[in-house]
Amino acid sequence: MVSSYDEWSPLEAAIVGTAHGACAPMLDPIIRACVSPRNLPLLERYGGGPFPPEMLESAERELDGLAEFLRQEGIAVHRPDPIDHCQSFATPEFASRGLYAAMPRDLLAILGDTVLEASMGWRQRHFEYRAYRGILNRCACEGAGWLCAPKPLKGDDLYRWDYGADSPRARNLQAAAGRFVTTEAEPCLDAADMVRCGRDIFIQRSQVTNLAGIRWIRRHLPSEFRLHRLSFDDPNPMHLDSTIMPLRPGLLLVNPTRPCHQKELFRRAGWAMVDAPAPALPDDWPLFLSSPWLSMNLLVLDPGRVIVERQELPTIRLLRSLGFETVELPFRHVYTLGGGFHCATCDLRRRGGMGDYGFPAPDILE
Ligand code: DAV
Repeated sequence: MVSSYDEWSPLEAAIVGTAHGACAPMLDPIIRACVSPRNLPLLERYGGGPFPPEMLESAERELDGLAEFLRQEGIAVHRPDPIDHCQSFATPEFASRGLYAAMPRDLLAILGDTVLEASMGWRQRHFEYRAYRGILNRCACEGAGWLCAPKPLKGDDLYRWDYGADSPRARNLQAAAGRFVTTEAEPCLDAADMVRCGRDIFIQRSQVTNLAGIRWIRRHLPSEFRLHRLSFDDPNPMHLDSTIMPLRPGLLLVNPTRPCHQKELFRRAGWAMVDAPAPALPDDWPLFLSSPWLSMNLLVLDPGRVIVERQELPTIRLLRSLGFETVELPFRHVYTLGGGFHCATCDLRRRGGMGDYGFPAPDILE
C-alpha cells in the first residue's frame, strides 16, 4: 500500500531507479537553460545518443547496491520496467528520444496515499512514465490513488528558444525577474520541484515547473495538504532536492549557494536551517545534468539514519554532529547521470501519518 507524507519517517517501501537503456539528452536550448557550463562538454559529446556503456554499468552497480542494502533492511524495493529510452518517438508537436528511469523522484511524488505522476518539462521525459507503469498498476490494484498531471503538448510555444544561454549571472537575473525557459502556455510540472513536510508541501517555479503547473497541483492536491511556493537565488532552478532537504522535523539542510527568499517561513515554524558543507566531488568528475550539490541529495531511512555518499566526508561529519547515524554507500557514478540518493529513489511507504510541523498557513493563493 502507498502511504508517505514526508522525507524522514521510517522507510518501508521504495522505488530504486535503473540506468538501463539511458539516453543522454541532445543539447538544445531547453536543456542548456537547465544545466551549468560544467555539464556542457559531456552533453556536446554524447547528447542525443546512449550514455557511454561503462558509465551506465558503473551507475547500475551502485543502484543495485542501494537496492540490495534497502532489501536487507527489510524495505520492499521496486525497480522500473526495462525500457530502451534511446528509441526515437514523435508526437504531432515534436520528435525526441527518451532519457532514463534512473531518477524516479523527478517524475513521481507520493502525496499521502496518492501517487502523483508529473507531466515533465523536458520533451525527452514526455513518456518517462512508461517505465513505471508496472509499479503504478500494482499500487493502484492495492488501492493507491493515482493522479496524473495534464500532459503538456510541449509545442514550440511552451519554450523560449532564445532563453539566456549566456552567463549564469544573466540567467540569475532572468529567473529573479520570473523569466524561465518554459513559458506559461500550458501547465508543466516535475515532481522533484516539490518537497514534503507532512501537511505542508513546498514547491518552486523552476525551468521545468511553471506557474500554471503550480496552480494545477494546488487545485488538485488532496484537501488536507497545503502548498507553499519557495524561491531561491539560483540561475538554473530545476528540482528542489539539492537546494533544500528536510532531515527530520525541525531540521532543514540548505544549499548555501542558493539562499532561500522565504527563510522566515521556516523560522516562524521553529525549524533550524543548517548549511550543507561544500561537496567533496573532484572538479573533473563527469556530471551530465546536475551540480555537485548532489552531496545533499540524501535518503533518510528513519529520523536517526541517513544514506550518504561514502566519499562526502564533510557531509558525513555534519550529519554525525547533528546526531544521525550515517549509512555510507558509493554513488558517484549515479551522480554522473544527474541525481543522488533522493533523486534515484521514490519512497512508496513510510510509517506514520500526516504530521503538522508548525508552518503557518500560506498567505495568498497565487
Ligand atoms: O542541483 O544540480 C539536482 C537534482 C536533480 N533531481 C542540482 C539538481
